[in-house]
Amino acid sequence: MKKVFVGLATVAIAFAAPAFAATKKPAASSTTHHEKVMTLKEADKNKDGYISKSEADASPALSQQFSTLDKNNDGKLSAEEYAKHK
Ligand SMILES: [Ca+2]
Repeated sequence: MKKVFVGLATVAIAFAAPAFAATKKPAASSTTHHEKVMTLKEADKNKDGYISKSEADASPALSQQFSTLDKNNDGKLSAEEYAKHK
């Protein structure tokens, strides 16, 4: 009887452990930026992968640098252009 219980407990742990690890995983890189700098994910409100001028306006610092960061002058910042934002 005891052997059965231990077996069941082992199975329960084996199933529970990966699920626990997955939910506990911290959000990557969100704390590596300076306080005032949003990540591209945060700034990209409509999730199109680019930061438009109106999205940039949510951050005064970013809004100010928008035209400087927009190297190809397409009116939006790519991840590569946004990476230059400090
Ligand atoms: Ca966008």
